[in-house]
Amino acid sequence: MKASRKIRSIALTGVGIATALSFSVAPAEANTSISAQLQMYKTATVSGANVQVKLPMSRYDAQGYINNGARIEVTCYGDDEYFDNQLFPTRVFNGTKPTTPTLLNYLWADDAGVHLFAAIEFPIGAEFNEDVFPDNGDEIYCKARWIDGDGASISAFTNVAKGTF
Ligand SMILES: [Ca+2]
Ligand SMILES: [Ca+2]
Ligand SMILES: [Ca+2]
Repeated sequence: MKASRKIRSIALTGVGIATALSFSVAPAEANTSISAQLQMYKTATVSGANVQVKLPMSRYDAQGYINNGARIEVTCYGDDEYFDNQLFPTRVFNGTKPTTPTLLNYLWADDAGVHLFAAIEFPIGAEFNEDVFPDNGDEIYCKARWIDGDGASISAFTNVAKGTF
Protein backbone atom coordinates (compact mmCIF):
# COMPACT_ATOMS: atom_id res chain seq x y z
CA MET A 1 0.00 0.00 0.00
CA LYS A 2 2.67 2.39 1.08
CA ALA A 3 4.88 1.43 -1.87
CA SER A 4 2.17 1.84 -4.47
CA ARG A 5 1.23 5.25 -3.12
CA LYS A 6 4.82 6.31 -3.48
CA ILE A 7 4.93 5.12 -7.08
CA ARG A 8 1.74 6.96 -7.84
CA SER A 9 3.14 10.22 -6.50
CA ILE A 10 6.29 9.79 -8.60
CA ALA A 11 4.17 9.20 -11.68
CA LEU A 12 2.16 12.35 -11.00
CA THR A 13 5.33 14.35 -10.53
CA GLY A 14 6.48 13.03 -13.87
CA VAL A 15 3.32 14.31 -15.53
CA GLY A 16 3.86 17.69 -13.90
CA ILE A 17 7.35 17.93 -15.31
CA ALA A 18 6.23 16.85 -18.75
CA THR A 19 3.53 19.53 -18.77
CA ALA A 20 5.91 22.22 -17.61
CA LEU A 21 8.39 21.22 -20.28
CA SER A 22 5.88 21.25 -23.09
CA PHE A 23 4.82 24.75 -22.04
CA SER A 24 8.32 26.16 -21.95
CA VAL A 25 9.38 24.44 -25.17
CA ALA A 26 6.33 25.37 -27.27
CA PRO A 27 7.37 28.93 -28.23
CA ALA A 28 10.73 27.61 -29.40
CA GLU A 29 8.95 25.78 -32.24
CA ALA A 30 9.85 28.87 -34.24
CA ASN A 31 13.28 27.24 -33.92
CA THR A 32 15.18 30.46 -33.58
CA SER A 33 15.72 33.54 -31.47
CA ILE A 34 14.52 37.10 -31.97
CA SER A 35 16.08 40.46 -31.23
CA ALA A 36 14.65 43.94 -31.67
CA GLN A 37 16.18 47.41 -31.61
CA LEU A 38 14.51 50.81 -31.57
CA GLN A 39 15.86 54.05 -32.93
CA MET A 40 13.63 57.12 -32.77
CA TYR A 41 14.02 59.89 -35.34
CA LYS A 42 12.49 63.27 -35.99
CA THR A 43 12.05 65.40 -39.09
CA ALA A 44 10.56 68.88 -39.34
CA THR A 45 7.06 67.42 -39.17
CA VAL A 46 7.14 63.83 -37.92
CA SER A 47 8.36 61.68 -35.06
CA GLY A 48 9.23 58.18 -36.18
CA ALA A 49 10.26 54.82 -34.78
CA ASN A 50 12.70 52.59 -36.63
CA VAL A 51 12.19 49.11 -35.25
CA GLN A 52 14.75 46.59 -36.49
CA VAL A 53 13.86 42.98 -35.89
CA LYS A 54 16.14 40.05 -36.63
CA LEU A 55 15.65 36.28 -36.44
CA PRO A 56 18.90 34.46 -37.18
CA MET A 57 18.51 31.34 -39.35
CA SER A 58 19.49 30.13 -42.80
CA ARG A 59 18.27 32.02 -45.83
CA TYR A 60 16.37 28.89 -46.91
CA ASP A 61 14.47 28.64 -43.61
CA ALA A 62 13.89 32.40 -43.50
CA GLN A 63 12.35 32.46 -46.96
CA GLY A 64 10.32 29.36 -46.10
CA TYR A 65 8.82 30.99 -43.03
CA ILE A 66 8.02 34.17 -44.96
CA ASN A 67 6.44 32.24 -47.85
CA ASN A 68 4.31 30.31 -45.37
CA GLY A 69 2.68 33.32 -43.79
CA ALA A 70 5.01 34.39 -40.99
CA ARG A 71 4.36 37.87 -39.62
CA ILE A 72 5.73 40.25 -37.02
CA GLU A 73 3.54 42.39 -34.79
CA VAL A 74 5.06 45.62 -33.48
CA THR A 75 3.49 47.26 -30.43
CA CYS A 76 5.00 50.39 -28.86
CA TYR A 77 4.64 51.71 -25.33
CA GLY A 78 5.40 54.78 -23.30
CA ASP A 79 7.68 53.85 -20.42
CA ASP A 80 6.32 55.31 -17.20
CA GLU A 81 6.66 54.74 -13.51
CA TYR A 82 3.34 53.03 -12.88
CA PHE A 83 1.67 52.12 -16.16
CA ASP A 84 3.17 51.78 -19.64
CA ASN A 85 0.40 52.76 -22.02
CA GLN A 86 0.26 51.36 -25.54
CA LEU A 87 0.78 54.24 -27.97
CA PHE A 88 -1.22 53.12 -31.04
CA PRO A 89 -2.82 49.92 -32.35
CA THR A 90 -0.40 47.06 -33.04
CA ARG A 91 1.12 47.11 -36.54
CA VAL A 92 1.42 43.84 -38.43
CA PHE A 93 4.09 43.20 -41.07
CA ASN A 94 4.39 40.19 -43.39
CA GLY A 95 6.25 39.28 -46.56
CA THR A 96 4.16 41.51 -48.81
CA LYS A 97 6.44 44.11 -50.38
CA PRO A 98 5.28 47.72 -50.41
CA THR A 99 4.80 49.07 -53.94
CA THR A 100 7.76 51.45 -53.66
CA PRO A 101 11.10 49.62 -53.71
CA THR A 102 12.52 49.88 -50.20
CA LEU A 103 13.59 47.53 -47.44
CA LEU A 104 11.05 49.06 -45.07
CA ASN A 105 7.92 47.53 -43.60
CA TYR A 106 7.98 43.95 -44.81
CA LEU A 107 9.77 40.72 -43.90
CA TRP A 108 12.73 39.78 -46.04
CA ALA A 109 15.37 37.07 -45.96
CA ASP A 110 19.12 36.95 -46.44
CA ASP A 111 21.97 34.72 -45.27
CA ALA A 112 21.60 36.11 -41.73
CA GLY A 113 17.90 35.19 -41.42
CA VAL A 114 14.63 37.11 -41.35
CA HIS A 115 14.69 40.91 -41.13
CA LEU A 116 12.12 43.61 -40.57
CA PHE A 117 12.91 47.32 -40.71
CA ALA A 118 9.67 48.90 -39.59
CA ALA A 119 9.28 52.67 -39.91
CA ILE A 120 6.31 54.01 -37.99
CA GLU A 121 5.64 57.75 -38.15
CA PHE A 122 3.24 60.20 -36.58
CA PRO A 123 3.12 63.99 -36.56
CA ILE A 124 5.37 65.56 -33.91
CA GLY A 125 3.46 65.85 -30.66
CA ALA A 126 1.03 63.04 -31.53
CA GLU A 127 1.26 59.33 -30.61
CA PHE A 128 4.95 59.32 -29.69
CA ASN A 129 4.50 62.28 -27.34
CA GLU A 130 3.75 59.88 -24.51
CA ASP A 131 4.51 62.34 -21.70
CA VAL A 132 2.45 65.38 -22.64
CA PHE A 133 3.98 68.01 -20.38
CA PRO A 134 6.29 70.15 -22.55
CA ASP A 135 9.31 69.78 -20.27
CA ASN A 136 8.81 66.07 -19.86
CA GLY A 137 10.73 63.88 -22.30
CA ASP A 138 9.28 60.75 -23.82
CA GLU A 139 10.48 57.22 -23.20
CA ILE A 140 9.51 54.81 -25.95
CA TYR A 141 9.99 51.08 -26.34
CA CYS A 142 8.40 48.48 -28.55
CA LYS A 143 7.66 44.79 -28.51
CA ALA A 144 8.20 42.66 -31.60
CA ARG A 145 6.23 39.42 -31.77
CA TRP A 146 7.04 36.89 -34.46
CA ILE A 147 4.28 34.47 -35.41
CA ASP A 148 5.06 31.73 -37.94
CA GLY A 149 2.57 30.14 -40.32
CA ASP A 150 1.77 27.44 -37.75
CA GLY A 151 1.00 30.00 -35.06
CA ALA A 152 4.16 29.48 -32.98
CA SER A 153 5.34 32.77 -31.57
CA ILE A 154 8.38 34.32 -29.94
CA SER A 155 8.86 37.93 -28.87
CA ALA A 156 11.42 40.48 -27.79
CA PHE A 157 11.37 43.98 -26.36
CA THR A 158 13.52 46.79 -27.73
CA ASN A 159 15.65 49.21 -25.78
CA VAL A 160 13.98 52.37 -24.43
CA ALA A 161 14.57 55.43 -26.68
CA LYS A 162 14.42 58.83 -24.99
CA GLY A 163 13.71 62.23 -26.45
CA THR A 164 10.99 64.76 -27.11
CA PHE A 165 8.72 63.34 -29.76
CA1 LIG B 1 7.18 58.28 -19.89
CA1 LIG C 1 6.64 64.69 -24.30
CA1 LIG D 1 9.11 61.23 -19.20
